[in-house]
Amino acid sequence: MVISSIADRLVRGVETVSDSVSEALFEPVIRLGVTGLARSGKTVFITSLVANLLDRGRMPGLVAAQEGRIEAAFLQPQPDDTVPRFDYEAHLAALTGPAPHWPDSTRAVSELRLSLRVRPAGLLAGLQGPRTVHLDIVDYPGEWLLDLGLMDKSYADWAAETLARLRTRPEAAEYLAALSGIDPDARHDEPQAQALARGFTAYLETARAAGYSDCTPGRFLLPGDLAGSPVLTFAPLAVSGASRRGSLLREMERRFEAYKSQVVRPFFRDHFARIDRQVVLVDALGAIHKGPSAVEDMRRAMADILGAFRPGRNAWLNRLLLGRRIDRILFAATKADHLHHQQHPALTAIIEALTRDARDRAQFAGARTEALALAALRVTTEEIRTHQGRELPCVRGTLLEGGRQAAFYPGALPQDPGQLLGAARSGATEWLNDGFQAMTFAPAPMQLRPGDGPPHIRLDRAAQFLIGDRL
Ligand SMILES: Nc1nc2c(ncn2[C@@H]2O[C@H](COP(=O)(O)OP(=O)(O)OP(=O)(O)O)[C@@H](O)[C@H]2O)c(=O)[nH]1
Ligand SMILES: [Mg+2]
Repeated sequence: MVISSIADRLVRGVETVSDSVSEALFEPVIRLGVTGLARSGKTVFITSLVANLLDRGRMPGLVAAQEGRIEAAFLQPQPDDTVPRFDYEAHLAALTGPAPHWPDSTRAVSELRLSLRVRPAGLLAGLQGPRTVHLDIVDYPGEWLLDLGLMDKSYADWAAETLARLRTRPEAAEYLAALSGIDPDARHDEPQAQALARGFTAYLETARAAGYSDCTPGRFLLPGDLAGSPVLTFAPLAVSGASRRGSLLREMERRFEAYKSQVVRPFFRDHFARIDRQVVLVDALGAIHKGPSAVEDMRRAMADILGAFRPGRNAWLNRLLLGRRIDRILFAATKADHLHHQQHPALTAIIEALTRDARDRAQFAGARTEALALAALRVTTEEIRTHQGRELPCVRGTLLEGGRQAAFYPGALPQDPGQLLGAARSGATEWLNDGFQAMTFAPAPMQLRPGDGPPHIRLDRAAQFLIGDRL
């Protein structure tokens, strides 16, 4: 075993001890991970969850709130000094200010601590005073979980798999053409390495825009402050044998290993390994709107992402976790306010089917899982409209483009999600029926009654599943 992973284990060991000491003697901490692919709704989810935990008028499904046992909720400085704070106030101001708008895209890890003062329930109620439970919420891009698959791979394996995939995709033509003039055994030349990395990154960006979800290494698309650094300046080359000293291939191998040890490993060690509860957000409606290949691709990316929650599978992660594990995972289809509630069961069935394999396995590993459809911020109202003699369940809201009010019926979702996934899997390019329209609504100005958080759909059920048992 390499020294750095021994050190990781020691750090984890000390941390586990101090975590459990502080939990026994002091105040319990729940670390809640919030993840999902880009634009799945992470920022809006966390903002609305926190606002609705601070003002609990709309949280009847959270049992401790319903029973009036939460005496106070307040934001506190977070425990990790090197992680950016989740910018709750700015995001809330965007959503609920006088000219409401969706928050900007966020492309890195951030964290927020919310503390709840809770009176105990049941037999203990009369014996114990209130105690404080800290909820540390960690927002991180789901794409970063895809990198777990790199940890057990050599550069040669990774390059071979990646190139095999690229050869099936028109989006990769330019990169493959550039590659054909490259001799991996030639002397390493930095401008050439940079040009290759740029070409490969450009492919990843086009592929993502085209709806593919398997665009790794994750940090190539979300570089943050690593942009331009050598750990992100590598690309897959056609490898035929061992690399020579000083060659382009040798340098690519070295950078791939650096990416693993200096980018992927710290993320899993410092963030992922410490999570107790996890919510995975999925923009299933968006994928359905884009078509069968986007749905199939999302299904595959979800299966890869969820592999990370099944530590048995990855020896490297197993060592890092030291037996610790996430014990509850919620899979949530977001933006359910795009649908009339009559269509919510169909959406729930789809998210259940999309994550079924992974959920079965997580259950096997001892984690409890649940799937539901939610809207962190409800920006529509429901109405039934008659169209050509048929009653259509619609939603009404302000259109993001043009700012006009409109009522909208997106089309029928199949009652049997197998139909949808089957078509996607078999490579259909379009849905059989009219397809499924998507519409983007803007947040509407709102007046909240004192004690009420922003309007939502089933955020209270999500909170009950994720933290209710610990309050
Ligand atoms: N109608 C509706 N739209 C939502 C909701 N949540 C998110 N959206 C839409 O989805 C977009 C993305 O939401 P974010 O919360 O920024 O998603 P994210 O996962 O943080 O995105 P990145 O930071 O770019 O990875 C928003 O700009 C909205 O258009 C919701 O509850 N209802
Ligand atoms: Mg975000």
